[in-house]
Amino acid sequence: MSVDLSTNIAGVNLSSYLMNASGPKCTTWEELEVIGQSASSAIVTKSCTMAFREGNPEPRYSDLPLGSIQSMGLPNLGYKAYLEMVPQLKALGKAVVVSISGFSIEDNIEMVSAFQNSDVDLIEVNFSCPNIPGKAQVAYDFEQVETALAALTVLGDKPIGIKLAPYFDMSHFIAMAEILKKFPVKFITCVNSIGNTLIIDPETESPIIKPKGGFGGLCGDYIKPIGLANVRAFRELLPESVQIIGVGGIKNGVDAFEYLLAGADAVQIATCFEKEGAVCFERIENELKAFMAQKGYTKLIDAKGKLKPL
Ligand code: RRO
Repeated sequence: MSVDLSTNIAGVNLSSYLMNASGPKCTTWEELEVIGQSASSAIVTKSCTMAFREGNPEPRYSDLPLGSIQSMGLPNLGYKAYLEMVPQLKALGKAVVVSISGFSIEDNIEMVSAFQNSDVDLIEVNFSCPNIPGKAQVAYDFEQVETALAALTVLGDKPIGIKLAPYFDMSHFIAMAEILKKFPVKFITCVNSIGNTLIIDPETESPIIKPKGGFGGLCGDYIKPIGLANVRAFRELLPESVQIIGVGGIKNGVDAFEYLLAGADAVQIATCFEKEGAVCFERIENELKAFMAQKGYTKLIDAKGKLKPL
């Protein structure tokens, strides 16, 4: 039985359900080219800022048995470099998603405006980087989210989405959904890493990463139940016009299928891509197809959002 994993986000056709997440191995042209040549259905860039950033001091990434912890600190080439790269990225034949992560509304207005006038397919505004010393995550400040969306959603016709932090309380899902409904936000990507977690090495008696006293974003298997709950909660609270890209702990076809049941329209892969490399996209795609075929499903819509009540 053949299974069709093609999907569409905000009018942009994607050949499969899986793409890379803004995060690992998507900062330089060389890294983005590798994604372009893989089975990822889109090329998502590392979040960019107004200027080039080296990022936080090393060690800033560590593998963990069930995922990773990192505090990269937004290392990126600066938005103009990605803007210039857009024609070459498009030439790789896939949807191009730019992630932007300014330090102020003014930064984000300048960057969104610039990409509105480019050939990128989708703009993902990152409201949830947890790793900049002294900077709060916008996604946890509902007033700021509302002000930012009012300014960013009037800058052009290209679809805009936002990358959200994980939420842990029903009142926060409801408050955020109410804000999103006021603006033409076409998609949300949830979740970013769980910010400000601490892993301690009892032998050295130190944290295992250096920035922020060892506090960093937790990723991978640890956060899959949180990602699933965020996708599910927002799917139930938002109208169909807001699509959902799921991310958090997807490392095999069954994980991707669980996000499909929760209601995700597409999914992104971060930690597994970091650990396994670009071959993960084809492997997970094949596993998802095989699992769906076993169940008699031939397309995403057969299972999308169809989590069964117990
Ligand atoms: O670069 C980072 O430290 C980073 C970013 Br921008 C983000 O959005 N999420 C994350 O876990 N790390």
